[in-house]
Amino acid sequence: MLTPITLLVATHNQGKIREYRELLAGLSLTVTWLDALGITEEVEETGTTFAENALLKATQYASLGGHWTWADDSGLEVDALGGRPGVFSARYGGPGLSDEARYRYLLAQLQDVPVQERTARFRCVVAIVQPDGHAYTAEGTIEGRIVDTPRGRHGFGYDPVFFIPEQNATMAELEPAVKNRISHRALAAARARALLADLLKCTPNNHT
Ligand code: ITT
Repeated sequence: MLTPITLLVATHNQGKIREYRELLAGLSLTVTWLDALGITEEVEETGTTFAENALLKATQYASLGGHWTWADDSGLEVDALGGRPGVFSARYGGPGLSDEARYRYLLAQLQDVPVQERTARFRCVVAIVQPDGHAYTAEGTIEGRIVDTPRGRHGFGYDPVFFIPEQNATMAELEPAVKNRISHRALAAARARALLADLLKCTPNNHT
């Protein structure tokens, strides 16, 4: 009997899990998660780019889980900080901080930077890796600037301090459905979904 292909979405971040539940709805494969497979390992993100880290995570979780694996590396690039926190976004300010403590640390680094120089972007690279090692990446970005006063209750991470001029709102003020249409992750996911659709077309539907 033919078994549909399973896609492991490899993230421990609850904010990403919420977003990917929506972003990956309707795919003609079975989506599973690290928790569902009992995978608790953390992959050390030693790369210097989002693409390197996304590939590291997808490759290691593909070999742990034995499925086609989707992982992203994402973060915030602030021009006045030379692109930081960048690949260090999840660790910025030190280990174990809450999201709020982390964006407050960011605001402290920017306290002398005038508003017009606070340009920034979120970037996301999705990697898809098959158990045989074939690997693919897709990227998305969204431009904005860092505001002093956090606003909004949606999203996660740096969303309350990331202002998007076209929306006249911070990312955290956007309804989840709107964020999931315009965000860096939404753009990368749309491109990665198109890649997946092509891969599924040329793959006999008999993998686990
Ligand atoms: P996984 O590696 O398990 O996926 P992580 O939280 O470690 O989870 P990353 O290494 O990709 O994920 O770090 C991304 C960090 O960048 C994340 O913890 C947030 O602080 C920030 N970030 C990424 N996307 C974001 C978004 O949509 N909104 C706000 N902050 C975001």
